This record gives sequence, C-alpha cells and structure tokens, in this order.
Amino acid sequence: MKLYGSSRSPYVRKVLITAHETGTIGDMDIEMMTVTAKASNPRLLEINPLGQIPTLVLDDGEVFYDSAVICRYLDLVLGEGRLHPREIAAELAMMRRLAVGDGLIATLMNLLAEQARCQPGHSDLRIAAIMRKLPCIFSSLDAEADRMAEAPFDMSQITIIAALCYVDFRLSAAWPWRDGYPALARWFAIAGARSSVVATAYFDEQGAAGTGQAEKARTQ
Ligand SMILES: N[C@@H](CCC(=O)N[C@@H](CS)C(=O)NCC(=O)O)C(=O)O
Repeated sequence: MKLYGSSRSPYVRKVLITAHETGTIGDMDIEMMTVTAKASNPRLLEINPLGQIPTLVLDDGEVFYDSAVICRYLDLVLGEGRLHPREIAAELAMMRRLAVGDGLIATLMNLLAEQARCQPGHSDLRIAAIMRKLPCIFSSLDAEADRMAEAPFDMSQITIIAALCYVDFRLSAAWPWRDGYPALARWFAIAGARSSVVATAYFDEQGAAGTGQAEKARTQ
C-alpha cells in the first residue's frame, strides 16, 4: 500500500504512529509531498477529491482518506483493533477525547494560516479568538490526562500526541504549555516516549527553509 504524506503534517503523523502501533508500517510505501490550501497537487486530486494528505492507496487500487478512516483501516482491518474500543461507553469517551485532539490540530492549523496571511487588522482579531481557545483545550486535556494514563493506549491518545508534538514543533516558544498543565505534561512525558512517536518525529524537509517554501511549511 502507498501513503501520500508529509513529514510536517499532524494528520499524517496520526497515521504514521498508528502504522507503527499496528505493525503495518513495513507494508507501506510513503511518498512525501507538499500540499497546502494554496497549492493543490493535481496528481493527488485524481485519487482524493479533497486533494488532502494523508491519502492511502491499497495494492488493489482502493483509496482511503481521511486520517480517521485510514487509522480505522490499519487498526480494525490489518491490526488487532486495540486502538478502537468497541464497548460503547469506552468508544464514546475515546471519540470525545479524539475530537479534542483533532480540534486542537485544526486550531493550530488555523492559527498558523492566519499568522501567514499578513492582513494586520483582520488577522489580529482571528488570532486573538484562536488564542482564547488554547487554554480551554489544554484545560480539558489536562483534566483527562490521569484517565488517559490509566486507559489502554488508543486512537485518541495518538491524536493528542500528534497535536501536542505539533505545538512543540511550531509554537513551542509562544505556547510553553507544560508548566500550566502538569497532569498533561506527566502523561505526555511517558506516552510521547513510545517508539512509534519517536520514530515519526516532525521535520521540515531540506530546502523548505527558503522563502515561499518556509511559509508553506508553517501552514502545514
Ligand atoms: N480531515 C483531514 C484533514 C487533512 C488535512 O487538512 N491535510 C492538510 C495537510 S496537514 C492538507 O492536505 N491540506 C491541503 C488542502 O486542504 O487542500 C484528515 O484528518 O486527514
């Protein structure tokens, strides 16, 4: 199977961590590409109408997107289903935490896109609105942290790890969250040290530091 992805996309990171956790990473060819809201990729649009990464193409030509669907496929079809609890109360709790993780990723992407936009007045209001959300999101994750530490490792934890690593990758100086959210920091110190997380660290590809590319890099 082939995964279209990027080394700096949190949605792709969810899939890569899941691939390691399910033992399917070895069966995956990975093609890294740059895709942004400003620069779609015609080749990707032919297989995914949203033109987004991650996109997974199976050997028989079947295509899966988005990250949630790919992770379900890797875990429930190819893996042992350990990352998606099936008992309804556990599933709902996991999905609610996962929604916060995905929401944090979306909030960060909006923030970076807004910062790159260069429209002072308008963008300041939006940035302020986004920044007001971050403490609420982090408080909610902090309140869940001890429960996550006790619970089996699952898709919500993978998503939250991908989001927190992205905070460190893109915002670390502007949002040093560990002191304010100690339970979350304790959980992350352990969960973030899993080999699946360490093996999939974000990086800016070489050459992305120039003008134009650097802006694209920051919006992914
Ligand atoms: N809901 C999607 C979101 C994927 C997404 O937004 N990917 C970004 C890269 S991080 C992308 O492809 N952006 C280009 C675009 O939206 O045109 C998922 O969970 O996979």
